[in-house]
Amino acid sequence: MKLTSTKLKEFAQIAGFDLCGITTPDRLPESEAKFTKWIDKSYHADMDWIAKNRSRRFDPKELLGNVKSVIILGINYYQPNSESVPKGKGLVSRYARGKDYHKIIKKKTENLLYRIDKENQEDCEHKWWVDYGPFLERPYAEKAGLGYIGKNGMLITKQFGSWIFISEILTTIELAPDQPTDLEHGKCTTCTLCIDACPTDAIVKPRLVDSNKCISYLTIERPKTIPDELASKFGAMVFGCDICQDVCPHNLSRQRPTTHKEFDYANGVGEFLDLQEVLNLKDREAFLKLTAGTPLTRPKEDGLKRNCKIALNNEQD
Ligand code: B12
Repeated sequence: MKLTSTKLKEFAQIAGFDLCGITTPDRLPESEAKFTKWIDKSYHADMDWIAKNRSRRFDPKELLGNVKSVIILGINYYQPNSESVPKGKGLVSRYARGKDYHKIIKKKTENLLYRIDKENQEDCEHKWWVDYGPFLERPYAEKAGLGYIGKNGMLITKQFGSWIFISEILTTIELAPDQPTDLEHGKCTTCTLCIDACPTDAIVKPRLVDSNKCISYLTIERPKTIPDELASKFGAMVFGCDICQDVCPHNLSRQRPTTHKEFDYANGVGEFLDLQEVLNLKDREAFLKLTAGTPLTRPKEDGLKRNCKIALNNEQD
């Protein structure tokens, strides 16, 4: 039997994905140009890895020679916030509060690939990634009909707003593609709430984020100290930032709590970190005891302590 798009979507749902779209593995010249300009302007800051092997990022055929289809998958991770941040605590962005999503998506993808291979009895090959692959996830997700890219640069879906993780499977199986979303569920039009709300003015123009100023980059990826004029605008945020999504009117009407229990706070660090507890961690072992299996290992012990020190200073100010 040959896998059909309908069957694939059924399998994706059974495997635990909330959204599934299919597109063809064409190059996307407009996105390539935008990406190249982004790098040329050094908006990637210290993330040198993203500037490397650009041709692979631009052409799915360089990732899988005989690729025929690109499957884009989405998982809703939204969880509501408490009303305020308690004294002495730092705020963790929503995507990072439970178990590391890379691990969660790996499990679900393996489940899905097992079903695909069982159904599709002809020889086929696949490659998949979440986040770390050299792949333009948002532009292909838009082309696969999952949603559209808003002024905050986020892929906004009709079902869950922008609170989704994106992952992809490149496959040699030929599947009927979906059409890009018709945008009937709303565009940004004249709204600029995300641009106006960003405390560090990181959204330099619609759909263009300067990582050098983005609190997400600064608290997660930046290896160095953070200039005071930016740090003083972080408020209580110690890992990532959700402001440009929190203010988005499309999110306000579409967000609903995730049904994936892996994102439960009990499986990770939760909504808040105790600032003093982090600052008192005595070594790497203690740091890993707190963060292992969650995205918070990324900035390492020094980075997380740096962020907590900033939040404490901001609280005192
Ligand atoms: C590098 C990176 C970052 C960097 C840079 C962010 C950025 N805006 O590029 C930093 C560390 C700052 C970051 C932060 C965050 N990230 Co991030 N990040 C990535 C990563 C690894 C690459 C993105 C990339 O290529 N950026 C370069 C820019 C130029 O490309 P792009 O954003 O894809 O933009 C394209 C479109 O805008 C397109 N485009 C199409 N039409 C048009 C029209 C116009 C006029 C323009 C200007 C552009 C444009 O052209 C661009 C180039 O192709 C992706 C995973 C992946 N492999 O794609 C995750 C990813 C984008 N991140 C994600 C998330 C969740 C976040 C955060 C919300 C995390 C947090 N809470 O702190 C923030 C959000 C910040 C923001 N508003 O973008 C999700 C986004 C899911 C979604 N619904 O959109 C992704 C897809 C990871 C995943 N697998 O789920 N991230």
